[in-house]
Amino acid sequence: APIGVFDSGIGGLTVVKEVINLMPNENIVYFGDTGRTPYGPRPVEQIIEFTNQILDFLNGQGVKMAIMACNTITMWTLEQALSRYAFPIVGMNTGEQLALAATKSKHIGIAATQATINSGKHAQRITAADASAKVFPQACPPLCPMVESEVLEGAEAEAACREYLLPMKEAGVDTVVLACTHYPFLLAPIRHILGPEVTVIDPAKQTALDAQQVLKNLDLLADPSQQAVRRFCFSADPARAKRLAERIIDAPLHNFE
Ligand code: DGN
Repeated sequence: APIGVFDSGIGGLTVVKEVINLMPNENIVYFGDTGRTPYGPRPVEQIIEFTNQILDFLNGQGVKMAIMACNTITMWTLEQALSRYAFPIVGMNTGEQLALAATKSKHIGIAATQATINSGKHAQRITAADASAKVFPQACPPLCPMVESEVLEGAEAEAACREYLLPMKEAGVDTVVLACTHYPFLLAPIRHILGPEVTVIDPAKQTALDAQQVLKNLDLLADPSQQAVRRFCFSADPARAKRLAERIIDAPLHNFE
C-alpha cells in the first residue's frame, strides 16, 4: 500500500523529497490541490472541507498512512482528521526541538502562511519547551503564490524574501523555522538574505522521520526489496508541478497527472 502525501499545492514536494531519501522503496501517492491553492488566506471551515476531500481521495487509493505535507493544513485540521480516518495521519513537525537545538540567542523566527501564524502553535510549542525562548512570528503571504508560479530566484524572489524575512533578522533572531512547505523552494534567496549567521530550519526531514517511526511501530514499512511506484496527482497543471518537482527531487519522476 502507498503512503499518501498531500498539500494545498506543490509545497508538499519538499516533504516527498525527504520521504524518498529516507524510505526509497515506499510507494507514494501525492495529491497537490494546485487548482485551489493557496489555503493560507481561506477560512478554517473551508481548509477542513478541502482537506477531508483530499483524505477521502487518498482513502480511495488505499493508503496505509497519510502525511499532511502542509503546515496550514496540519495546524487547523489534524485533530479532526485523526478521529475521522482509520489510517494513521502524520502532520508537519513544528520544528521546536530543531530550532531550540540550533539557537544560541533563543530568539527564533517563524516564517509561515497567515493561517499558520494565526494558529500560534509554533510559538506555543517553542515557549512550552523553553520558557526563556522568544519567538518572532512572520506571515509571508506572497511567498506561496510566488513558488506556485515558478518564481524561485532572481530579483522578484530576492525582493519578496527580503521584505518578509529580513525583519526577523533585524529583530535579532539567529534561527528561522521555515514553517511552510513551499519555502524550501526559496532556500537560495532566503539564505542569501539571512546570511551565514542565521540558521534556517526546514522540518521536512524530521517529518519524514516521524512518519517512518509511525510505520515502524505499526509494522507497516515496505519490504526493502520493493521497487517503489510513485504517482503525483494535481487538481490543475500537472506539467508545471512536474517542472517544480524536478527542481528539487533527485529521483527519476514519472506519473504526473
Ligand atoms: N505549503 C503550505 C504550508 O506549509 O502551510 C501552505 C500552502 C498554502 O496554501 N498557502
